[in-house]
Amino acid sequence: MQRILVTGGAGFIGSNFVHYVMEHTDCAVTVLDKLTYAGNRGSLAGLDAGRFSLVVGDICDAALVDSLVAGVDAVVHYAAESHNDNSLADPSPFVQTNLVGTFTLLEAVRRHGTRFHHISTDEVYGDLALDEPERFTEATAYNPSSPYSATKAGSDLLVRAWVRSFGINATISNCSNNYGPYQHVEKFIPRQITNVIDGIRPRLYGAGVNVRDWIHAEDHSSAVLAILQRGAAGETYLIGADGEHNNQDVIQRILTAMGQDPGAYDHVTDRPGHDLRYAIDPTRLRTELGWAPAYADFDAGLAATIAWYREHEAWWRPQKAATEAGYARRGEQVR
Ligand code: NAD
Ligand code: TDX
Repeated sequence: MQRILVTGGAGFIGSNFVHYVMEHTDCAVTVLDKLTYAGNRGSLAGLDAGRFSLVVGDICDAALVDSLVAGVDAVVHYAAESHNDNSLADPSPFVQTNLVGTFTLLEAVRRHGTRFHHISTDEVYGDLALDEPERFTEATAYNPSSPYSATKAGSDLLVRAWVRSFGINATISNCSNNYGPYQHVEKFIPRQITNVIDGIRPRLYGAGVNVRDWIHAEDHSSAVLAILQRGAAGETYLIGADGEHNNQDVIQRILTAMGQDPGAYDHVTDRPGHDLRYAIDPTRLRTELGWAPAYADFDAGLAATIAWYREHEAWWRPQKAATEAGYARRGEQVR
């Protein structure tokens, strides 16, 4: 495998993966990205132009997708509309990009016989009770809650159907919540870090008891590369790093790490249909592919992420005011 097409490579996790592949392999990488509000050329700055190129375009553009897939050995598919709150305000682009876009890519890899890896989320499984002892596994039934997670679940099922019906050479990974550099300020952790930098109190939805299973984006990248190189055709792998924390705990850790009073946050309007808990059992990935995360210490990972946002204000500043205005427009209020 020498040439990889990475869709959504100008987004948060895609750009982390591109940097990881450029550093750890000698592959040539082409990114196909529409540069929506969530895409940022700056996230791909400084890469070796001899081995890297960016094509600005839509994964729903069948002719463009076909021509790009024809020239590569593998496709890693990150492009998506990714934010639950946006999907509640307007589901339409989620249906288009996550379902029609994935379909368009599947038809191209079917024509060209190209290896395909589909990036998905643990949200396809719905949520768990706080005291549920069994975490999500590859056998857990699909039960998505939001327009976002329903379209991701649908895209996974398209991939499974193309494997079974047409024999495409594809794998799927479902990962837990990522944090790290290059994450859009609409998302929980960078929103709170940049709020504190701006002197705004962090904003906790509802009571803040909801649990997410945090993994550093670099660990997600190393897992995807392992699956791409050693995963079994047609199989699904869950990616997680045993990082469960409730949202209140995460905000308190961020405030403490930034030298603030850990109680200096506000409770705001809860998200409708808010999933209570996600938790991944990564046994298969660890035992079958020998993968292990490098970021075992959440506070150290958070500290590195806080430092990154402090040092890269020019990267996030242009999005900050419009993102906060969007939350206010959609009715977020301090409770
Ligand atoms: P993101 O919103 O930061 O980036 C998405 C990228 O896709 C952007 O660069 C955007 O411009 C691009 N894009 C959107 N529509 C496109 C289209 N029609 N054609 C081409 N490009 C398009 O998202 P992210 O958080 O990096 O998530 C990437 C993938 O990982 C998604 O598939 C998401 O479901 C999955 N995932 C995310 C998380 C998480 O915690 N963020 C966890 C598990 C899985
Ligand atoms: O300001 C906030 N306050 C708050 O309490 C925001 C933005 C979020 N939250 C809560 C909601 C969630 O319980 O924090 C948690 C994390 O929220 P998000 O960052 O919006 O992530 P989530 O909805 O869990 O989904 C993320 O993980 C799975 C990604 O956005 C998805 O793309 C991925 O599939």
